[in-house]
Amino acid sequence: MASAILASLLHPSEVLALVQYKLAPKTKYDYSNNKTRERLYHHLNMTSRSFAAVIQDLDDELKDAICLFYLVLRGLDTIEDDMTIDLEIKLPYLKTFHEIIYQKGWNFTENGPNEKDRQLLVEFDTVIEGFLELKPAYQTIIADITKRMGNGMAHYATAGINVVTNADYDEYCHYVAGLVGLGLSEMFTASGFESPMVAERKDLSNSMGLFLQKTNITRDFLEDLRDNRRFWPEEIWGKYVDEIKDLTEPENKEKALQCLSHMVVNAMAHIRDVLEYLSMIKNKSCFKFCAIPQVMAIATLNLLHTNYMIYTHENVKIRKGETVWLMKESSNVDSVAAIFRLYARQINNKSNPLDPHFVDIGVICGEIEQICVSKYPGSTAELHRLQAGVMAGTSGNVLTAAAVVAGAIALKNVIA
Ligand code: D61
Ligand code: MG
Repeated sequence: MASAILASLLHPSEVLALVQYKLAPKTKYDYSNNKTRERLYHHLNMTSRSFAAVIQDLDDELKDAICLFYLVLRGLDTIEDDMTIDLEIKLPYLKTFHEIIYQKGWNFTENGPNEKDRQLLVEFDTVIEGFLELKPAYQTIIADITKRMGNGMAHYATAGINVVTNADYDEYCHYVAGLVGLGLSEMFTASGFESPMVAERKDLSNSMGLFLQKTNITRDFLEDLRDNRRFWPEEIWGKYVDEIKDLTEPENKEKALQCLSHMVVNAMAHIRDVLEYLSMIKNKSCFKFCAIPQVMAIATLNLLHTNYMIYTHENVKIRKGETVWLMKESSNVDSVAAIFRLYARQINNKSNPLDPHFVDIGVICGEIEQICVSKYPGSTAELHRLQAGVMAGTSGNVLTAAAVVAGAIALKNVIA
């Protein structure tokens, strides 16, 4: 907490959000009356930093079903991600995982010792137990998505098959993230919280996943390269270097930055759909659950844009204070549209006029602005309110001594 405040010291609205978050009455979820549920939410909190909070804030009707949807797919992904498992062993598990989730007592101990979520699979019998207690309608949706995702992962894990074209990139992201969007939309509709339209718009549901996954893939370039995973499409990186690893060579810095802005433009193309999807979501807890990951993604893209660090450091992440601020401000579609406008402007302001994608980025940012002004007119007032908050404690763009002192006092009180 103290280090989070320190990192946000030059951003007074984040210090405020952090302090409010810290002081908020702990509505700690109590699962102690049910041993299985306690273990399941323990696994959720262990395996996800970003999704655990939004899942636990869902209404009761959907909370357990979506928690188990997450845990089942995280289990599958933990087999996909492990590069120490031989392919002839890995592929059958990926392809049959949708059947494994019906086998009471099944566990998996073959992950390498350093695989981050290996414990989830070691205790996977708990996940299966929870899955089998869900309403059949939710079980069917989860099993169907697991089958399709597992087969897609198996296809791309197969030796000699790679992400080459931009269509491959969209297809791979569809399997691992777009399908999650489809399944969630079906669950929202099945619960009766959302209209049948939400499940029907598979194109928009897919884009919800693609925007998140492409942002992660862009951010995690170095980590994936180190672990021998290649998700940036050759159709993009091949325009700048001969071999993907050359992007990290200091003499290719300018090309690497051009390639990065190409990846950023490619991800931003989904924002139009994301805004349209969010405008369909009526239930308040579903809305926050959907919106928070998306605003974190655009904040992350803003951090990545023109940032050479992604080629030199493995942990480029937005500040904790920024995350907490975004969670606090994402409660309705006007505020979310305002957040998208705020970050689109920052992204555009950072663009390099000499970059080949300067105009493309300007066009997309202008489009976001125009969509928001016409469809969410309330976002203009929200934007002014957010900007007033962001500029709080500044005078002529310079942070005042008073604001820094206020932040330092907050810091001292937390340490004390
Ligand atoms: C609304 C709200 C949340 C949404 C959504 C719409 C649409 C799609 C998604 C969430 C999925 C977004 C995935 C983006 C993060 N990427 C990963 O976690 C990668 O693994 C992909 C395969 C497993 C997907 C598991 C998942 C994730 C989020 C969920 C969910 C299932 C179920 C319900 C709610 C949210 C990535 O994992 C890295 C890692 O191991 O940490 C990878 O391997 O590429
Ligand atoms: Mg994976």
